[in-house]
Amino acid sequence: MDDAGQNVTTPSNGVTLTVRHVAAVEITPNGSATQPGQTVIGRPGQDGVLTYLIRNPSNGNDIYTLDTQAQPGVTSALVTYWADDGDGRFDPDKDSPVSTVSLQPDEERVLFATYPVPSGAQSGATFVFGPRATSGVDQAVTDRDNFGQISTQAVLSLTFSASQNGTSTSPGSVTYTHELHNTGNAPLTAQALALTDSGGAWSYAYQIGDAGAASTLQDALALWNGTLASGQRLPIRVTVTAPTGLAGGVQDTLQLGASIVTPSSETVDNQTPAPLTLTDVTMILKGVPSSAKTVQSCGQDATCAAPVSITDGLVQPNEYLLYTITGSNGGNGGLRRPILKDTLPQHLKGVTFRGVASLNAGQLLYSLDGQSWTLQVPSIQDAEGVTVYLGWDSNSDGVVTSEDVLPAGEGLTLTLITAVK
Ligand SMILES: [Ca+2]
Ligand SMILES: [Ca+2]
Ligand SMILES: [Ca+2]
Repeated sequence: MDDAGQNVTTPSNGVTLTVRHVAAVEITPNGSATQPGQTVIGRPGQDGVLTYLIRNPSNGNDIYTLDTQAQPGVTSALVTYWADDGDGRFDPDKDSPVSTVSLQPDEERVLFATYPVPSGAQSGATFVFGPRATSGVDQAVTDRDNFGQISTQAVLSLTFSASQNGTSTSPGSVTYTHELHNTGNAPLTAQALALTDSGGAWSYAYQIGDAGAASTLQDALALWNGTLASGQRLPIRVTVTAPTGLAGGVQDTLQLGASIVTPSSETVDNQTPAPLTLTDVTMILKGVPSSAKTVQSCGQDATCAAPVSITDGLVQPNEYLLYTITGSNGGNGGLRRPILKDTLPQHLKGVTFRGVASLNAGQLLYSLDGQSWTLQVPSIQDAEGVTVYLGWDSNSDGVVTSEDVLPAGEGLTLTLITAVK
């Protein structure tokens, strides 16, 4: 107002002020290489996901370029950044892979960093890295201390093999070896395992690794204090003892189960929570001897080239007779010390004898006393009251003992030519 109380306007000079854009960027959570700002669990063979917030705290628009700071063990080129679509959750179908983020003043955005955890990564293996953002307005402006950590999930997994079929004499025993294979990425101890046996009426003994034997698989597990590392195999031996007096073909069946009892959690994936089962079947093998004897007439032919049946049961002096004694194993197991023998009756005298076997792996031996054996047929020409022996020497050591076996289904034939006195 002037002295007269009138309003007076004094025009001023027009001034235009431009506020300078001071670039800035902020990524959180912060973290150092030694103290990562976040730790997430990553599954082997899948992407681990770190979650960040990127903000433009400056007074102007900016486009930030992303790159990676990584600790050894991380291949920076495999890190992918994703701009969230707004729901705050990572979804590779909805969120977009980015290498830059454009933000207005005070705008912020969720940013994901993914890294493929190798399929062979061991439980607890860590991958430490983080994004660095550089301002497009002022490349001296960065935010770099944003390390996070992906820790590999423990995958607990087993295979159990294999079911077995075996044989035993009665009494006798047989041992089966099974195998637990740690196919996960974490070591397994007895505490993580459940091993069971069921069925099995005969006597069983179990041994895990090189631990002591026990009468149940569970007890055998308790005796094992080793560690089954990832990729390793652990033998489980089962010895079954068959009682005495069982018939050939009798069977006993045992079931074995193996599972992992460690519960699944965010850090543990138990892929073998239900028992893997195996079945062992043991069958009794027993040789069953049978023999038969026939006689035919050879007339006056001492070589018995064409023997004929004796229909009337009558023979004459000086007539040649052919006795055929067959022995066979009608059981399902081997017959030990396989010997056929025959003794000349009083009214006959010896000519010769020989043998035939139904199998080749071994040799026939001959004897007149059942003790000393020869490959050549001993002479029985004109012998009276003699006993002839035909033996199967399966191990070809020149004698017939309990180590020699005539397999099931095989047989020996002894032919004996005699003359009527
Ligand atoms: Ca930061
Ligand atoms: Ca999303
Ligand atoms: Ca022998």
